[in-house]
Amino acid sequence: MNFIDKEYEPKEDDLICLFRIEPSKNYTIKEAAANVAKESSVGTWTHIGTVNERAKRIKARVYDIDDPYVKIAYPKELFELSSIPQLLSSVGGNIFGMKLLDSLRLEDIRFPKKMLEKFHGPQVGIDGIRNLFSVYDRPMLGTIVKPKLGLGPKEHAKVAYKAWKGGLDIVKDDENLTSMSFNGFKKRVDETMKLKERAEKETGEKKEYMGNITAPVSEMKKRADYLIGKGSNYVMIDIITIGWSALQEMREYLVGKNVVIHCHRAGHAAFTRSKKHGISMLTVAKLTRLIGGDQLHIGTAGIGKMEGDQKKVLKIEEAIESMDVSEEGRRLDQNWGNIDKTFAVASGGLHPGGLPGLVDKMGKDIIAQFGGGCHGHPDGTEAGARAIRQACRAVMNGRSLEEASMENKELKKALDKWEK
Ligand code: RUB
Ligand code: CA
Repeated sequence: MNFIDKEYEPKEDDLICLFRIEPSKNYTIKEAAANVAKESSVGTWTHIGTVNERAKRIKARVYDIDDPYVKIAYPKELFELSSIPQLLSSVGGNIFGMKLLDSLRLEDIRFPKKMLEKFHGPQVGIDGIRNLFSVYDRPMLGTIVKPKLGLGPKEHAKVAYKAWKGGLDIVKDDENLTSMSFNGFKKRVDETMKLKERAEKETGEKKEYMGNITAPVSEMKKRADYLIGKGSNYVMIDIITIGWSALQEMREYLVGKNVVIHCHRAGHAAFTRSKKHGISMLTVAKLTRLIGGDQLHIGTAGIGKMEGDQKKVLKIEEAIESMDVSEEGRRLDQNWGNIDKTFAVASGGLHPGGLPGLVDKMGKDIIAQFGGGCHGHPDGTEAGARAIRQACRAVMNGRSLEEASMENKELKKALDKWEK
């Protein structure tokens, strides 16, 4: 079987993958590409006598080689169209371990229309989230309760309350805070939701709490129910550590419940970070949108503490916030059809001084989260939240932070600590 067909015109119903391939010595890029197409579709390492007509028809085809980048078209029959695990067992599977490759990276993926129809996508999406808060003209502002681990339920709730009171919209648990011996999930939700109501009454603003339900699936369902029962519109999930199957299952479980799924990506960098090997964050983001993550951490475009430069982060932002992306250089096209948009979350090492740059790079349609950059304020959490809200107001009014800090003492103190 020949797996290279440069004349092949990809069909609307093909799944397309863009790979970066480095062959090991003794192999050409063409041989390496053919082997990737073979192993990820119907073939094996040697000639076999069992190949039938169907296998020949549905094999993958390499149709474009721009060394080291290779585009491969996969007929939809190769996939169980409603299963991300099966998809990744093909295009994210054995191929990553083949000896004839030095490295392999799945850079981008395009889902066929028939596949989009099998998924729900985000349930609330960007517009729904904006409606929930009635905030349309600025980034959504949030914090992660810090320290990551250590606080008890009452202390946790108190920190959350101060952040809301100071002007933030959203408070979230950290990625590794689930149900601890010193901070049980239910007790934390009880205490935090109580103070959320109080903050709403006192500020006249809508506030939300993103409780981290990350756990084995059966437990996650119970925790989601518990949050919903307490009136929360949010659940937060560590989507990489729970796995794709679990995320699919949770999205299915939440059908019709109008709950926002906040997707934390802790662990993604284990396979997204190398420029040569692994699966790109862009691919992770597209899979998350397809399944139905409403909010997803995508990085801070170079402003905060995590890797991920502007170009890379903006490409991801466009992929989750547009309905139609055209093919361009090393980017595949994608029409999202029935699948709503996912809200981009910028988080990790942010403080008020970073907001102008962040909005300049990523736009106002972001959820900006500040952990240390809120609770590390010299006057504490509430002052930190005020400083963030003041910085946001200044940015949206086109004023410099320096100018705004003259009449906003919390912002001034924050800038003195973090900008000097
Ligand atoms: C942020 C934090 C989050 C990171 C993860 O805290 O702990 O887990 O956002 O990174 P802080 P990413 O604001 O104190 O840095 O968003 O890149 O996945
Ligand atoms: Ca955005």
